[in-house]
Amino acid sequence: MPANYSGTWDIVDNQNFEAYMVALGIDFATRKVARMLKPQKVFEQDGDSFIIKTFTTFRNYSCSFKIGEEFEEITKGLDNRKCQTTVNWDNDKLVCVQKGEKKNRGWTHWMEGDTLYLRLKAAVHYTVGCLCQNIAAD
Ligand code: VL7
Repeated sequence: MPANYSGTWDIVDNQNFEAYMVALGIDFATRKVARMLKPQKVFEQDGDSFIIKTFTTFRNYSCSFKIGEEFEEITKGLDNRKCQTTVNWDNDKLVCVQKGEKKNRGWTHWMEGDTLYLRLKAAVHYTVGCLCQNIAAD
């Protein structure tokens, strides 16, 4: 049985978000607003099927996928790029590869105790780690 990420998660800490946004070419005005945000993640998981919703007061983003099945992702409201995206299990980690214009792009989620982590990657040098707290797991 794979890990179960279902629940609502509040980001409590993040590092290097600014660098990640610069790597994606997000303009200064948008970065200024975005770096103040405290996103909330809602995971809906049924085995290998996922919907990950990211909510903020500024913009929302949603992504649906099945493990191992490549799909076309348009990062609408983010950097608005098209990626060929695949998410796979690496033991209990969720590892996403976003093939497209930006090299080495993707993200990884993992859990340690009650904490959900996210690392976003858009180039070799730019990563962001978000520490999240599950506030509504059942
Ligand atoms: C990525 C946004 C910065 C543009 C607006 C900020 C809006 C969020 O990739 C993500 O989640 C994955 C893994 O959980 C599943 O889709 C969300 C959020 C980072 C990158 C780009 C700034 C403009 C913040 C809606």
